[in-house]
Amino acid sequence: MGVHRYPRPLPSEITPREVYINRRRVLAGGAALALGAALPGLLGAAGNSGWRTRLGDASAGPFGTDQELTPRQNATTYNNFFEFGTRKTDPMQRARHMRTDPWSVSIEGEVEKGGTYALEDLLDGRSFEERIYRLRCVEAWSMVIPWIGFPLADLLKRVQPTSRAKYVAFETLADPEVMPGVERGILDWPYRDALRIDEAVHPLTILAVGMYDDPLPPQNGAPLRLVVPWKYGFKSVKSIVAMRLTEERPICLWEEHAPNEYGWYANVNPNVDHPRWDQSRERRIGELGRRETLLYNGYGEEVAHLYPGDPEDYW
Ligand SMILES: Nc1nc2c(c(=O)[nH]1)N[C@H]1C(S)=C(S)[C@@H](COP(=O)(O)O)O[C@H]1N2
Ligand SMILES: [Mo]
Repeated sequence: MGVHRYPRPLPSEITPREVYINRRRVLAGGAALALGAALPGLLGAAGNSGWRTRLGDASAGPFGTDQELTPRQNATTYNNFFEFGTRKTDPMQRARHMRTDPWSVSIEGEVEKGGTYALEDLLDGRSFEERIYRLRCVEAWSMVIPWIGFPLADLLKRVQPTSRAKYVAFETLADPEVMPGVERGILDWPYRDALRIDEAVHPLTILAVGMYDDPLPPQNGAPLRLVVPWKYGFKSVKSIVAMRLTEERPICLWEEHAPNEYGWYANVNPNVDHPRWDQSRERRIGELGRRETLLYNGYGEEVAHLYPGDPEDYW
């Protein structure tokens, strides 16, 4: 991933977690919940952005972490979104020019119900969950982010993969007009990555539409991005415009770019070093010092069964 800099953490927000957690408690309280339950239908009918108004009603997902949340300020200003440039602050400064509404996603290949779906169509009537996940970048930094989204499995159920579908590939928007990194051709766009279908339907794998109670900011992959928490962050494709179900294993952008550095599976593994740096530790953004990196980013209980044999073979 080209340039590797390790700038000092940005100053943390003042008491972000306390404020945030209290807000959730209020939302989870009886009265708020009853009100929330009554509202989605009404608001959903109000217009194209109906789903946005329901993000605050997300129920707590089953796979939270009790670790300190990364301050929103850090998670939205320190980003990898190479379409917009290679500096961590490029996405924050430039992604606002990406038009994310209207948005559609083309679903192709080995599916019964393929086609081009408007985002609202994919999100209408869906209930959202909050998932507090660790995000471990292959560059050895990490965050803890409260995503709002829904299982990818739910979407796949709707489009009905055929029996030949063994992989799901994802593709990002590539618009040279608003994306300087695309314009300069710093990678072979569009950004592409893929999962095995059993990874794709794993309950931990979500499509996110929000974070910290709000719609995704453009720099974090608005309006729809993948989140696969046991894999290196580069598998979590942002601003998805296409999904393709395939029988053959798709080639991903990073393995194509540097096959000896970025594997196809890219499962987080402290025992498999990147050829140019150590992967056994990570810097949690907003913290001093380093933490131990955990096998499967700490989600081994949920996902180890997907990878029989030696975990080191799935890099
Ligand atoms: N389209 C696209 N998706 C992407 C990337 C990218 O450059 N382009 N970067 C990936 C990498 S390397 C990481 S670590 C995460 C970062 O997500 P975040 O900025 O929301 O923390 O997004 C991933 N998804
Ligand atoms: Mo990353």
